[in-house]
Amino acid sequence: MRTLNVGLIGGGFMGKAHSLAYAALPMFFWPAPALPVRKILAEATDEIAADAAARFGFEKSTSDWRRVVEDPDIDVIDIATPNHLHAEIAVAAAAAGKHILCEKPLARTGEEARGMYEAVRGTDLVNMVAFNYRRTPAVALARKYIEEGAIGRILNFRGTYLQDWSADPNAPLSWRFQKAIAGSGALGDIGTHVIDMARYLVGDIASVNSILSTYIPERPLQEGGADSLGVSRGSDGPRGEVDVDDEVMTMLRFTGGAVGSLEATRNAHGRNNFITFEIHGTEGSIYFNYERRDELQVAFNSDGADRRGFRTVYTGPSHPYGEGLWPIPALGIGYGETKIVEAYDFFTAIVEGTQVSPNFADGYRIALVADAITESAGKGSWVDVPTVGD
Ligand code: NAI
Ligand code: SOE
Repeated sequence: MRTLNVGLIGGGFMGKAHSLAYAALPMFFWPAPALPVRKILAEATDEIAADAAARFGFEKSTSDWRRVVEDPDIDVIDIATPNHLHAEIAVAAAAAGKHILCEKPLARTGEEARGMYEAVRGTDLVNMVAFNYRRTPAVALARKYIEEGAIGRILNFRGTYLQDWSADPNAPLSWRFQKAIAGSGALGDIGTHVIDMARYLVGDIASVNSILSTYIPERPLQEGGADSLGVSRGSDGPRGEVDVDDEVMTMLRFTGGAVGSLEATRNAHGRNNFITFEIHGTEGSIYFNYERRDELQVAFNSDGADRRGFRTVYTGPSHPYGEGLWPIPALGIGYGETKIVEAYDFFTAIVEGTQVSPNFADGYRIALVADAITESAGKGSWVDVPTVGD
């Protein structure tokens, strides 16, 4: 069986999720498209790199990501660093002829994302952005219903991504609250996941009318390191400015004529990873809530008058990716499974010489939507999303 050598850059939360996916890929999908070999892991320092490599099963470690990109033995570069490093690493990786899996958001701005898209455009390099939630079987099932015409022409998309880990004003000023590193706040961090699903399920977004709000203007300083995702390290020290949004709300107009809305915040007490969408069509509706991710709620115009309302479909072996996952519906899809499926699709594309979605072209278009949301919030009016040719 073919092997592909992986160089992973960044050994935090996503380093863990991707490493788990590489180890688990052949256990779920067999025969595997290829066996991922966890070859080398780069981190910010030699010590963190060695520790992460030992934990995540990599053969070698380094504190210099350029060594990984330049290593002729490496086939795949996996970018799992904070956002400000995505572009530089991806452009270098493309120049070195590597396939690239890059964490979301692709970049801090549309301009930065364009450079990444152009670096892979016209090459045979498989490039993927790790918007993994669309790989939840119930989300892929929603797309199947839509493609089959089960809910007719789409009229409306309502998406939310609500968390509460940053609601504590003493949660540290990690990289996610710094524009220079993250690009934006809730918008880029979690709003882009919803934009990805909106595009996946409904289509391209033509224009937006948006509000961005910042509720906690300063937070305790944090010295480098992985994001503790809200775990307070004490509130006595000096504080620094938060220069990103805590909440994004936007109306959407899709190029196909549907309308929609998106709300995302990390300050919603009681909400943890509350990713939802409700889609209304001329013939029915679909509702999904990631906190109940084995389930898809569906309702159809053709349901009898005495059967009106949503009913639950539990995902399992008959649904997208089901054959590789668990043998009985509703056994429990987890976050890890979405990353295993993502790795499966990525490695399949490499072996079959095809492309995968969402790729850097999609990541670029999503970054342009995020830019339009920022511009609209500043102007207080509708802003068109620039169109990009293929
Ligand atoms: P994290 O803060 O947990 O880990 C980032 C790691 O990158 C840290 O360990 C840090 O030391 C390391 N790093 C910093 N500079 C480096 C350098 N020069 N070379 C090598 N490593 C370096 O962050 P997390 O949560 O893992 O996020 C990483 C990326 O993944 C971000 O782009 C984020 O938006 C994305 N993400 C995506 C998720 C998804 O659901 N698809 C979930 C969480 C994060
Ligand atoms: C924090 O909001 C975070 O880790 C995001 O960065 C991820 O993209 C999301 O999947 C989970 O929450």
